Amino acid sequence: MMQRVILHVDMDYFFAAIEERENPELRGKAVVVCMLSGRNELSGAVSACNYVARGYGIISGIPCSKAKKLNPKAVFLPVRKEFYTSISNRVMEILRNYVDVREEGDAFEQISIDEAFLGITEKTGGNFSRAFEIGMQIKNEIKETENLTCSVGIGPNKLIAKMTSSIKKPDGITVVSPNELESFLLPLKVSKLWGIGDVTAGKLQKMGIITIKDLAEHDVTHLISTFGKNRGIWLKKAAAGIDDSPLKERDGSEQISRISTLPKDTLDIKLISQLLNKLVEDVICKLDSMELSFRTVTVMVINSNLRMYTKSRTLNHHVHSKEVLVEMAHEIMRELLSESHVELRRVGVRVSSLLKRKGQKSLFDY
Ligand code: TTP
Ligand code: MG
Ligand code: MG
Repeated sequence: MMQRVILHVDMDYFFAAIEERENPELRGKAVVVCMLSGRNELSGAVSACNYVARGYGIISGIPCSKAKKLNPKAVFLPVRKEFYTSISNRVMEILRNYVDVREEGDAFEQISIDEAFLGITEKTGGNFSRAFEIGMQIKNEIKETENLTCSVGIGPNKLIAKMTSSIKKPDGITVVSPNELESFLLPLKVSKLWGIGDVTAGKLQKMGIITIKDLAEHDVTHLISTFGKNRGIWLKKAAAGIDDSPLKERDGSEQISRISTLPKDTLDIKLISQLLNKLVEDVICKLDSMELSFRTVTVMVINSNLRMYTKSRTLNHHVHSKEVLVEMAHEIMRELLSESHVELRRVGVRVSSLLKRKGQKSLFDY
């Protein structure tokens, strides 16, 4: 069996980074994004802050009033959740382009507004140097298209990839291959293990278990008697860096999409159609390999001002015909173009409301 390779991406100081990008005057200043309760000024908690603010001891979760005391000169901004979500969706679209085309199971899992796992086993042939290159490509594309940085972790499973992405932050990339697993994991405190919170860490400490090495060497039956069967076994396995959990698309987000940059910013329908055809081809290829049919088609365009527009169409039946997808995608694109006066930079296609083909007929057979 091929060595599994999982890549984890976490955007750097995400909400604060977006605010910095939107207002370059903020660069170099301490930026604090606050969830304001609305009762009075600075009555809420810190949602995100940039690394300058962190230098003053400001972190997510502390009261904004405390952040103000730590650095009175910091810039305090209110959370704009919808706006950040739209940027998050764009980043996720970019990331989806890098994952394996698989026969079965998911190769993408978004776990929060700024984080996702990517399955790249087949893409890399199980090779971690190749995975590093893909990680660099991802970082470059996000920097170029969104002007944001992220940190990447690569490992043999989700557990290790997740723990690895935070080693070099911000703007870092770290690989932990199977033969580096023990030297990476064993010296760490158990609280660093993804999935161990303060309560478990406290219980473990009382048992004399401080490092992951202590945990790995601990008798599993003792762990089971303290934490129960499932949790006990999980702890023992996690300490050894073992995690077989699959990637899972979020419910309701089953979709296949491809997005790409045009050779130049343009409104030329020929250039745009060429790229659209290529994207449709890729989407169909993936649909076929997964034996899926679709009902909804979405076309996305990002213009030279980096604004994204999307338009969708939903059919009455599930289909998997390439002709139908081509026709729908071009029709939606023509509508988007008729509404756009700004040249396009990137173009994307997504199919969703997916269904396993069970020998059902394509639209043309009706
Ligand atoms: P994180 O990825 O935990 O943090 P971050 O991206 O701000 O910083 P880092 O460089 O360390 O990754 O969270 C992502 C976003 O989620 C964050 O920008 C704001 C939001 N968030 C909250 O609103 N409240 C919180 O307590 C945390 C931790 C995050
Ligand atoms: Mg982050
Ligand atoms: Mg995060």
